[in-house]
Amino acid sequence: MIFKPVILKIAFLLFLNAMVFSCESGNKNSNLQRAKVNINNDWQYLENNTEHIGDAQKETHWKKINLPHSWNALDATDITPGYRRSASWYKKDLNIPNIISGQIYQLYFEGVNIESEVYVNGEKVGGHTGGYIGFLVDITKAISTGNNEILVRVDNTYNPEVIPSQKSDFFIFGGITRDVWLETLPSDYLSNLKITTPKVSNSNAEIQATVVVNSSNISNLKVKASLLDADGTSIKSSLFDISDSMSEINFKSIVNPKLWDIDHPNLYTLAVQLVEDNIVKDEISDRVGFRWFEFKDYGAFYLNGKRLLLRGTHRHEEHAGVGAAMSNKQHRADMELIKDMGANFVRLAHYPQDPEIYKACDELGLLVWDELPWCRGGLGNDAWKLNTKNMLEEIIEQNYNHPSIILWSLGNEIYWLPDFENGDNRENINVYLKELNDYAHKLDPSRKTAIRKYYEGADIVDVFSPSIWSGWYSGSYKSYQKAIDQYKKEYPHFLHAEYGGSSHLGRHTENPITGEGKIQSDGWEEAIVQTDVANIAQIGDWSENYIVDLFDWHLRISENDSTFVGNVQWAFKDFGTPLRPENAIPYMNQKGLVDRTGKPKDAFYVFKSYWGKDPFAYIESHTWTERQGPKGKSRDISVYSNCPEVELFLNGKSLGVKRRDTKIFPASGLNWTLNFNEGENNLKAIGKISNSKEVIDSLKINYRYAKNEKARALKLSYKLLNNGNYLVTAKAIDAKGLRCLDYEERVYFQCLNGGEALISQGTPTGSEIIEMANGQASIEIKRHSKDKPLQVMVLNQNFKGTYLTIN
Ligand code: ADA
Repeated sequence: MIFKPVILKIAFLLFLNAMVFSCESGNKNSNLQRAKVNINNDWQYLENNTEHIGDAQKETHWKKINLPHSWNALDATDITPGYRRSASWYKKDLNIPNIISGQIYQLYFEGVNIESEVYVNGEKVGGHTGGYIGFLVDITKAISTGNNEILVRVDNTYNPEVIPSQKSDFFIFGGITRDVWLETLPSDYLSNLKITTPKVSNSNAEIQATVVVNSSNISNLKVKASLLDADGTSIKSSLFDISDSMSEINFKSIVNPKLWDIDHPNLYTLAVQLVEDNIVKDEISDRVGFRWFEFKDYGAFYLNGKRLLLRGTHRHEEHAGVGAAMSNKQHRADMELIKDMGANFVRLAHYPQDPEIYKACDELGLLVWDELPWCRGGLGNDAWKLNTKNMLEEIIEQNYNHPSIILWSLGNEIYWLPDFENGDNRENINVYLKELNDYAHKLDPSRKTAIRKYYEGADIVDVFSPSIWSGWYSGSYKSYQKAIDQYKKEYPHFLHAEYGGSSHLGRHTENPITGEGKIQSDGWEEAIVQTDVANIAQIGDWSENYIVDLFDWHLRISENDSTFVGNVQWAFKDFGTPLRPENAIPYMNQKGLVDRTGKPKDAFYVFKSYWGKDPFAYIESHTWTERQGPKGKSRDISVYSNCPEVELFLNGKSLGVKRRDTKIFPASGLNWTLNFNEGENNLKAIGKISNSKEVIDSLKINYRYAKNEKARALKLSYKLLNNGNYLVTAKAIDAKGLRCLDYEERVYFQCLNGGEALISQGTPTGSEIIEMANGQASIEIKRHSKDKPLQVMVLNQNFKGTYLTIN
């Protein structure tokens, strides 16, 4: 009998209910077979690094938590240098009222950072070396009817034998940072379903899959496999033999398959049953996407026979307030926003990510570069080599069936900043890299391997990205075409990963520094010691305006180059890093297109204007509403939009219609020169989609002719937010009370009484230390009680303290 997914889903939910019911309430269900139940809730956490389970068990100061959890959720991005790199314990009482003999019980951890030991009822049952990837622990022998004490020791202590290197530009968050499941399996069960699609064309496709059969007696067993379409209709079904605990499934001539691509991510389901005389003993399934791809030699990338420009960005797995311990909702939201912006490719930097991410990429139509976390640190000792190779195997084995994945990356800047003596020796690195590359191909001949910024290994892998940071770490963005032209000739499969630069939300300037005359315009390679070369990263002001221009220039080039594989912007979202204490938001890498909560900066709209499907118009900039300039001085206004035509109005008067042309810089020609009135100005942009449809964006700008003088004081004001918190804003003002638009110094917020500041969020309104943006900075404050006044202070070296009381 073949289940349709809908029925399957209902059956699974019923099963799940039965399982939860039986686990939590003691109901007996003797038919219990395969089930998977999430056990994220009701854990306890002990911040104690003891190695002895007995010591942990004696402790009474456990804190109630739910998973996912990281003890570095806030301490990584607080203002104190360093973050807790140590061990902690997690505990859960798992009630299993009815243990069915012969059944297998296991825990599935989606990812525990970065080393772990798992105990059940005091007995060590498993563990894992390396975070960012899932692992199973068989607990069958250790459990008993009733309550079972699960204890997990989790350790993110500095350990150079476990990748990634701590010299990487991101935090290695400690904790059980992903979901945990209790799985039960029948005594005869299926595992390791690996699906390939060796032949795919528009008219025909073939499936080859293998599944492991776990049984002590296979004599009467068969495997029944069925291919279901998106509606759950079976389009192929067959019985297959088992030999050597393995069954090979093969469906030839799947006629007119609905292909998986970025616009139509069509998915099928391969459902596999273990049967004995028509009795289903176990069933597993996974999804299949039919697609093929090619990196043409010295040419473009092709998906399903059609040229596709890879429009990419990078994702780090972390978020304000929770660090790496993101909920599935937050994971999904990241990917939906990336898709909404119009990207079709995402590099998972610099480690494999939550299962929710691959699921989202399969469903949304995002191609994936999946990465082994060999990030910096060079080559390590034998233990390091073993751990690293194991991890590559685990990544490929676990993520194998996702049609979205096209590349297995072996690492990033692997030679750099060695953690072991002689670890940067290129000959030794190449021997090991070749070993990894061959292994990746052996495990998965259907995909390509890749690496970024390790030139000596460019010939070893299939796809290579050199380092090009035109206009940021080196040179001018205007040299981008030159850079890609050079590498197009040099590397047969060249994909450009990482470009961009930092921007501080709300910082704007009438004249962004371009570095012209100050920097060597032709450079593009990131210098190892940044202070050795003049570059915008060092001399620039991190304004949103500059970064908008940089991206606009890059996109104009890539969108108009017919032989380019594509590029991958660094990085989608601002993220925490131990390497950048001095940044405008301390410990934040601010190269994101959105802030650490996912709020778009201007640069997001530049990308959306080139790539996005839903019509929109965005006047640059909604975070630049206070401007200044002498009377008579004209200003340029850009509108980022994907509409074919946009008309701009100033104070009700049309400034004309402009046609969008991606060959024109900036803003694809949607750029107007105008003169603001002194005081309030109203801008309106109307994007025309067709004769009847349009999109509108409006913006109020306060413009003044008077230039502010030197800052004389900080002034505080507040507004009540929808969530009941207060947004307290500090403004630097001159002697006349004018806001000092050029004031960019750091300010320090403190809530003195009546509430608490939402600090350590790594966001523009959630950092107690932050650089001003155009003479302004804000902090969100939570009030404890309406009966007591709230007192907030802001200060820095120049101004010794300004106080605000909210009664
Ligand atoms: C490197 C590195 C990234 C990131 C980036 C940056 O290229 O690969 O991890 O840190 O630099 O922001 O400078």
